[in-house]
Amino acid sequence: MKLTEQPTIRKLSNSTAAQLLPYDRAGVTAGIVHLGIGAFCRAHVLEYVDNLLARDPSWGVIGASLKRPDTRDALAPQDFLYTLVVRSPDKTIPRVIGSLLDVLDATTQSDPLIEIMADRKIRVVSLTITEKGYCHDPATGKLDPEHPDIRHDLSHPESPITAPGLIVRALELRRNAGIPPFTVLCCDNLPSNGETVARVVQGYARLYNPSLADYIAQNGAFPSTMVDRIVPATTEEDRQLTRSVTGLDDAWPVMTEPFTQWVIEDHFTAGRPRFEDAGAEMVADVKPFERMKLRMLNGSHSTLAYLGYLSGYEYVSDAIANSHFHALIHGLMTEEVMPTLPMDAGSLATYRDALIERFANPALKHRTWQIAMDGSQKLPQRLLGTIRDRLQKGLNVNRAALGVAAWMRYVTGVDESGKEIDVRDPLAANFRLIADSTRGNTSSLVDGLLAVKEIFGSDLPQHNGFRSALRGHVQSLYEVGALRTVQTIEGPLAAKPLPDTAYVKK
Ligand code: CS2
Repeated sequence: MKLTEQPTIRKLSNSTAAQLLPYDRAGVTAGIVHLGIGAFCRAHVLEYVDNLLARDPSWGVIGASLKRPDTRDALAPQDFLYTLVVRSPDKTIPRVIGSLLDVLDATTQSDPLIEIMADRKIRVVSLTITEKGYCHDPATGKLDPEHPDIRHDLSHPESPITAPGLIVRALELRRNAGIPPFTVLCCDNLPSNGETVARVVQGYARLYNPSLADYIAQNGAFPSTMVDRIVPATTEEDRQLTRSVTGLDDAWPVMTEPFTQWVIEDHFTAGRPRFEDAGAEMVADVKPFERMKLRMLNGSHSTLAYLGYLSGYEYVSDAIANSHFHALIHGLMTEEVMPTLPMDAGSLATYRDALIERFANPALKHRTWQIAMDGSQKLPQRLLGTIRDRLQKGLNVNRAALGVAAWMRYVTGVDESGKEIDVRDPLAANFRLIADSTRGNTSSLVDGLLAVKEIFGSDLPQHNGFRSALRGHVQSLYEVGALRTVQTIEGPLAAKPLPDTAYVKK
């Protein structure tokens, strides 16, 4: 090779990488359909399955994207192989994952997708469709029958576009063919996620065909799970890094951290992979784990996301490196969240310290903006559960309320320097209207947002203590900014809420 010639980088594919897998990919058949084939499941569920295929090749995965075909388009030319890159401060470990056999785009391929889901070989349908994919009311956890996509599916039940619509249609076909239902395995960060998906699926089935709803209620299985792994969105730099460490060109590698956890309720209708052999914990009741994770990890994450973004921190690791943010998050978990959880203080403290270390991983470029998305769907289980439990006992909610206040400040859509914030949330337009109508008055802003029932229910707006904590914090966020508010949270601000005054949009 001449010095000026670049070595040719080969594309990741069966011919360049299948030999790296510990099983013969040609012998793998599909046993799972996974709805929502985003980065999270590729760093989590699909890795667990990949670890099992050498012993049982009947559990390959067919993925489906419900919104955009981008994952299919990126992965199809590379035989649906992709690289999972585990990053810690001192190590970058790439691994090729082969458990994904195909990806369908549900927006244009709902017929073949439903046909596959109705096939006897498919015994599990797992989901990572994000909170908003359940088309539910986040405050009550019930299906929203007025959701435009649900209305679409109810009027076109044979070509649905939502997860509940697809699941119900496939279960109907299975029932008609005498095939037992698959197990629906929810892997999203929702409270009692199995119960939530069961409620939503049955709610949809009841509107569509009540006898089918009864059949699903009697025969279906919806185990709850707790899933945990931090997975930032992939960037162009990540693609280059992957290329440089593997020598192969991967259109969509996935970056993640070394930590991974999966706790699963052991209730399956038609058999299951031996997930425990891949490190999952099979339990009778996942609720305590799930609550701990949602309140400790995700509650802290959302708090860091809104306050961090407003303070100008692009990444979680930058925010937590600030000692005041560190103290706030440590205090939030120790003083406010941990007393609401049933585990002993010692194990919770160990869990907390491990979380803070994970947040601090500088190799993970986890954007505060990414976590800030869809707050309307996330706040109830992440912060409001803690807040409700504490208010009922007459305890203070100072730091958790600051997380909610920072969300209120964030969804106005204008940052501290007057720049537009790209607020991504199904209710973003409502928030903007509320913010605009309050004309700079912080108390009206708090009142307007607190009245959004889908988030705060009807109980929290009635709590004057909570309202005034929010007002004090929102006012401080406007008057002195997020960075200084975080600095003073342990000091005089906490004891003495500021009086109501108007804020001025900069
Ligand atoms: C994050 C989660 O984006 C977010 O909202 O809080 O995706 C978080 O990284 C995972 O739940 C970690 O398990």
